[in-house]
Amino acid sequence: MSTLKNLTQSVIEGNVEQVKDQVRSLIAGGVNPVEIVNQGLIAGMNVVGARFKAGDMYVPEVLMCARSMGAGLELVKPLIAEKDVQNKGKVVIGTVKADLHDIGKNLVSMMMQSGGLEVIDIGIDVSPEKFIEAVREHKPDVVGMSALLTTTMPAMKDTIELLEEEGLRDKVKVIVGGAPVSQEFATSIGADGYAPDAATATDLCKEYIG
Ligand code: B1M
Repeated sequence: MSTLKNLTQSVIEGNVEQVKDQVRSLIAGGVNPVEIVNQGLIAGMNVVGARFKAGDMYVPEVLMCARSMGAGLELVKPLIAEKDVQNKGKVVIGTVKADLHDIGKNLVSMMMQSGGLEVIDIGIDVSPEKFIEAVREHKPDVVGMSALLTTTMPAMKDTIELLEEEGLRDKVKVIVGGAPVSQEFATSIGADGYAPDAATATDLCKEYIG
């Protein structure tokens, strides 16, 4: 059986096939899928993030690491998501306009689904208008926005303002998250909540839905 440490190393190397083999091996060996995500896949991405910041890794390499992490997530997703199929409420989630980062958002979606929430994932680069369209179409209890760039955080505020203008703000709770987002920022833009990670985001939605 592979180890979580080997899996972390394969994410750092951006080796998609090796990540898939190791995740399959860990699943077959009975390792908890949540541990595979947190201690294997995310641990690898954390190292990648630090190296990228330090200028030791470049965008194409980071993209390969992101792909390998995504491939690993796809394999564990059904195991986590099928644990609890009760529908406890509906969430529309997306990464805001001009932001293409989707790993964290996908992880949040996955955890929410595993927590019994119905999740409508509207993808990346989602404009305020697209969020409004999705709220009208799906009538969710909660709207979740993810942003990874300081330059795209203002799109969260724009979306909340458009919800207000369209008379929809009191129909949904809004939660925000992503590495540069903070509780202070969430409060300043009028979001209902902020979550630093996927588990907290799930708990927050459940708390709102009751
Ligand atoms: Co980008 N990138 N990136 N990148 N990238 C960051 C974000 C950066 C911090 C790296 C750095 O310089 N240190 C930096 C932003 C700096 C800033 O704004 N201050 C940066 C930059 C600059 C860029 C580009 C501009 C680079 C360039 O082109 N020169 C470019 C922008 C593209 C765009 O979006 N328009 C870019 C591109 C990319 C890649 C395409 C190569 C790739 C993304 C691939 C993909 O997502 N499919 C990428 C990656 C992978 C990263 C880093 C290395 C890792 C992000 C990640 O996936 N983390 C990142 C560095 C870092 O964050 N340390 C970086 C793992 C993930 C599990 O964590 O997304 O934080 P995270 O999600 C967490 C929580 O934040 C939270 O829960 C998740 C699970 O715990 N969360 C929520 C997230 N969303 C939530 C929503 C919620 C609640 C919680 O409620 C709704």
